[in-house]
Amino acid sequence: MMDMAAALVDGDRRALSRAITLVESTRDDHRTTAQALLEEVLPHTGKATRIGVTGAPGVGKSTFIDAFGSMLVAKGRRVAVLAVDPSSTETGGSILGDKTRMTTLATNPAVYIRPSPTAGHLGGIGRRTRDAVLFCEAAGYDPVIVETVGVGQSETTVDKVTDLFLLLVAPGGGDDLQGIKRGIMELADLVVVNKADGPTRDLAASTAADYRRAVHLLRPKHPGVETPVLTCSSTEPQGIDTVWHELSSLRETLLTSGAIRMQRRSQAVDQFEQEFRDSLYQRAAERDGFAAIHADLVEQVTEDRLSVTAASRQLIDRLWPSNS
Ligand SMILES: Nc1nc2c(ncn2[C@@H]2O[C@H](COP(=O)(O)OP(=O)(O)OP(=O)(O)O)[C@@H](O)[C@H]2O)c(=O)[nH]1
Ligand SMILES: [Mg+2]
Repeated sequence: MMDMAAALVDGDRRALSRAITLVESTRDDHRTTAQALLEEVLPHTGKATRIGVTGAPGVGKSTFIDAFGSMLVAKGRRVAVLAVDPSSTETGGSILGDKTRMTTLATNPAVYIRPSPTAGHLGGIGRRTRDAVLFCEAAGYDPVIVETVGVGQSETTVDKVTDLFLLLVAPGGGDDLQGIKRGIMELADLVVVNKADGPTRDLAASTAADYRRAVHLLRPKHPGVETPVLTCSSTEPQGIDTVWHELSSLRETLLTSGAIRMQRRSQAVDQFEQEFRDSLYQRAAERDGFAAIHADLVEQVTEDRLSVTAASRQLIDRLWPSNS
């Protein structure tokens, strides 16, 4: 146990992989071990830049991270990438696709890439991703990058585990801009129009102008800081340096203002509340007769014989009769 913590803090990749596997496990003993390990390495966490990269399928997130990560490795950084794929439980194959697209990074010893299957847990970003980020930090990776496909609620929950939220978009007309949910735009710290190369170079520039106008109309995420909109090409690559420069200077601003500290605190509170709810449910599920009572109430609810509120109350009263 101590050995594993020491190895992890020492940057041992196998220890890191094992730690994340434990965190993702549904087995109780694994989770207990994972939490004990996390307690031990916690003093070594908190220093990395945590970057979330989100965007619609195919905008080039993986390719961008490949170029972005390579540039950082060239600057002497050790980079971790957690690829959360909400679709992986169904398709099974897209993670493999992701890995092959990060061809440069995948073979680099200074880089740790971890596909993180979601198994339907809160659209992919939950306690497990947060803990995985912490383990990567403890192992000395900085930055830690979390890639999520912008579908469902995963993109709005990615900011529960990261400091800086990068929205990657593809060149396109006004229709595409409409397709981006306002909520995501408001969460973005930085908007980057990718594929600013070849035949889509000019379109990327005008798309960026569209986004600048759109961003201007939004309530700024950080008071007094208008969300920057940049263009880049991940394949050339070009403009990747500028993205890092913007992110770094934004991070400085937010560290100085205390915004990052505040955000991390509220993330911790959120995680605590979520954990508490999950544990309470777990306790309930361990009570005698839970399965039968639960099934009975589900049936009553689905047949409209009982309201969900009444069913929920009854469930508690029947599990803990003395409290009723
Ligand atoms: N021309 C051009 N093509 C790009 C660029 N970035 C990515 N692509 C291409 O776009 C396609 C999708 O790239 P990915 O990096 O897999 O996109 P993604 O957003 O990670 O996709 P998912 O993970 O499936 O959501 C690939 O064929 C890339 O080669 C770019 O900057 N310029
Ligand atoms: Mg990808």
